[in-house]
Amino acid sequence: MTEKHYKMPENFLWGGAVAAHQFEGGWQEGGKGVSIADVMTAGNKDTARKVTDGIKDGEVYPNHWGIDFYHRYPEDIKLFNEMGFKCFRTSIAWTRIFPNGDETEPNEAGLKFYDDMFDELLKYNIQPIITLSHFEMPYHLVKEYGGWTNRKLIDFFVRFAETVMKRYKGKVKYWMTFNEINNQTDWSNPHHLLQDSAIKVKAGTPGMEEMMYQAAHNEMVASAKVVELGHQIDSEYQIGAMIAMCPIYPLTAKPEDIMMAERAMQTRYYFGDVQANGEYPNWLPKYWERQNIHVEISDYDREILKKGAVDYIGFSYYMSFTTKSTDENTDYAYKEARDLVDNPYVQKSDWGWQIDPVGLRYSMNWMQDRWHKPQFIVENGFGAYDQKEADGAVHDDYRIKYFHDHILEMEKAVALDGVNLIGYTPWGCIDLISASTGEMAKRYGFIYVDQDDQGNGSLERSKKDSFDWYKQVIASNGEDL
Ligand code: BGP
Repeated sequence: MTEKHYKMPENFLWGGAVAAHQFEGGWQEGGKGVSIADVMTAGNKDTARKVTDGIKDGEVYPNHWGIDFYHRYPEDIKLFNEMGFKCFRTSIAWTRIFPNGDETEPNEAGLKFYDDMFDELLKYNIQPIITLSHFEMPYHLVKEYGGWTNRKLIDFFVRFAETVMKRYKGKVKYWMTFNEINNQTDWSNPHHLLQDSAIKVKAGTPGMEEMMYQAAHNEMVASAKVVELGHQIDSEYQIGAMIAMCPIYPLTAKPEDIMMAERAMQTRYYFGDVQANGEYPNWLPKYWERQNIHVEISDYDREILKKGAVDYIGFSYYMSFTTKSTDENTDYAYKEARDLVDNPYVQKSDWGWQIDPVGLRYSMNWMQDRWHKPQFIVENGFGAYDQKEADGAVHDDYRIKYFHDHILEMEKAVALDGVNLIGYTPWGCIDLISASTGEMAKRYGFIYVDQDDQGNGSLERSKKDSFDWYKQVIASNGEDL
């Protein structure tokens, strides 16, 4: 039987996605300050990255070089245009605009860089889609203020957002406040906590769970303020949340497993409830009470959250998770590192990420019914080892298969289930530094970049087989998979 394909709605935003700290390089140019990503060492799939207290001799910091987009962006954007991109998602490095984060005046050279880069995109009718904060907080705010546990950060972030939302009015329409804000649920994993909420604590510190909830609350207040302010700056602005969507399945039909999976979903996605519905779900304060967790939430905060509900849900989708109940965990408290188990029905990538295209359709339905907002898939993709042949070709049929299967499920969610989807921007459309491991070898791109994990290589760009494949998908508006 031939596979049935679907066209996406007119004006569907096909494109690609990256984040400033993973690909710009130029870490000390144009007056840029040091971000938390700049003090993260290289790791690999078995060894976690470390955050060092400042830049230390003898350590390797891959985000310092990225793939040198800072100098090469005209060439890269030309290739994006060749693929037919309608949009391009990146972030604005906070440290280019406010190098330490607590200044009152922005850095003009940083503002100018994004002006020029956005103009280059707009020259080809590629619209910039902007994440305000993508794991790249000024390190000064971590060291001196303790990151998002400190409410002062709200004002610093709002000032940064106001500055760029005023400056790029007319050039940018779609914004997102915090990348994968809900990954902090993985608070027992020090890597995530440090990168996302930039809390200066070590793994195992007592009270970490409480700190996570407080930091997340402060971030969500900041996000809501920015949504409100953004709409005042330009009523056309669409300002979204950005959720890391990994649906969590129960391992079996055992009722306790179902309850555990439900609580895991509630825990991982309450961020979306707050950002889309403007209020906390009922179960959470009850859980806090039982766990003796205290979170400062004022009436003023509740008002702000209500007023600053997001316009759309941006999300990443790479994989699904699976969980099960245990006799000890009678409160169904969900601790990500402890409670995830393998799903016997799906395969994994070389980095252990479970490959599950149907989970994408499932997630889109789940979010549509729960949050009733337009959706935007702002990350999806397959990190893999690529082999460059003697003739320069990269035959990445495994990547094409991953995209084929995921795009097909995405199209079913739109065409068959009525999900309201704005666009699709695959992650790492050009090879870049991995966020979780700092490796270059974990590649996602349609465009190959000649560079190794130590930063050696010509940085030359070349097309993989997936480049032409994705180009044809865009040209056919999703029908030719
Ligand atoms: C998401 C992040 C991205 C990106 C991607 C792939 O969590 O938003 O920044 O890196 O995942 O992850 P990795 O680079 O670890 O393979």
